Amino acid sequence: EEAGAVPAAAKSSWGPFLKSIASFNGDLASLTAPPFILSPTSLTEYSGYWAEHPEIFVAPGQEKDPQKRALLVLKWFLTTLKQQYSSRSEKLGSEKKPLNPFLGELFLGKWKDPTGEIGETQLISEQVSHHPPVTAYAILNEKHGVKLEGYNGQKASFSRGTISVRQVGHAKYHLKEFDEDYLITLPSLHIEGIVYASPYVELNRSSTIHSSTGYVAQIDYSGKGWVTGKKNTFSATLKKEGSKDILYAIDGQWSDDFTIKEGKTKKELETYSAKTTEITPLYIAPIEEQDPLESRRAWAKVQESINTGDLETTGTEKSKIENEQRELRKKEKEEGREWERRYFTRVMDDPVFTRLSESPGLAAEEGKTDGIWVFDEKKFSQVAKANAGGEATNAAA
Ligand code: CLR
Repeated sequence: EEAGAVPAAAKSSWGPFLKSIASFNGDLASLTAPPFILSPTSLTEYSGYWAEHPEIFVAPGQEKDPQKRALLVLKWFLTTLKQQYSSRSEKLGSEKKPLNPFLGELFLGKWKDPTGEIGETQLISEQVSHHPPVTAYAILNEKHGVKLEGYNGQKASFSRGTISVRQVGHAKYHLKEFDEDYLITLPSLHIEGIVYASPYVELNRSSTIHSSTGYVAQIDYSGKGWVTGKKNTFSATLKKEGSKDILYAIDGQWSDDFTIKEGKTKKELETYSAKTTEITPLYIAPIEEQDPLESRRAWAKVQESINTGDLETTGTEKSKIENEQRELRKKEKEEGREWERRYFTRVMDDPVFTRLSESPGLAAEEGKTDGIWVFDEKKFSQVAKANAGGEATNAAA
């Protein structure tokens, strides 16, 4: 059915592509996809999906009851899934292949708040590794004392007509007021619709949220023709660690409606509609005000040529960036130093991660591959100070 959506010229490039992924080596960046499946958006932008509903993101910061707080964190996580995994298909007609960020690439922005009740929410996303690709991010809301930080890499494989992707990394949600942490593991996914040349994401298996207050959320994912026959289906529970009692159960579709029920009484507390809840667009500075490392500035020419379908320019502009990067790495090697990440630092031991990942049943060990990327408050305030200084000089001049 879906095949009809793809233009004939595009379809002819799909056969060879299918053949090429049969021998796929697991490195998503190395996939040479046909032009019509290329997205002009860099993967550093995907970090923004975590907070496109700022009011839901900060809600736990105001809740005095720890159990309800844990529920609000779970609810927020569930409301991010539509943005993370199906918004591109909906907007563009199918999933697309994002631009592979260069080391040090930044994507910065904020969700403004005209009401004054939510306060400003700030996004910092940085490509901390290129080989293999790893994106780190922090999302901060000072007014409500909420901080999310995490990092994300992917391990992929191809079999039986689908690309399966395991996410490497985790996210940590922190509430300042309660000195509380939540460790979030990331779901596995696979790409459906590949044979029809209209790929889209489906989630599988499960993911968890462990809190420092002893609450455990588990979310089980299933797709079409599995449990309910509906796509993007999930079933989640919130329990106290070590207890079998279900405090809350949430069921439904993460891209559509889901209902929160009380565990014991099965009383319906809320039905959330992912389709009708509007997102708040991220504010990004105009390109001329951006740092040269900021995604939209660095990729501007590539993005423009992808949008106009100018393959030749796409190729030459991409090569320019790749060659520049190669030169930088060469120089660093010669000088015996490493690229300085602007906002993040690699640690071998993160106390929050260690504490919460030791909870039974949590398979977050993989997050430790090559160390853990943490948001570096010291670097962050240094950059903020430098920027403030810069602005003052500009104003004076
Ligand atoms: C990135 C981190 C986000 C969640 C997320 C959503 C979709 C994933 C993406 C991550 C990584 C890149 C991804 C994408 C879906 C398709 C795309 C796996 C995990 C690959 C590179 C595209 C392959 C090309 C096909 C369309 C043929 O928080």
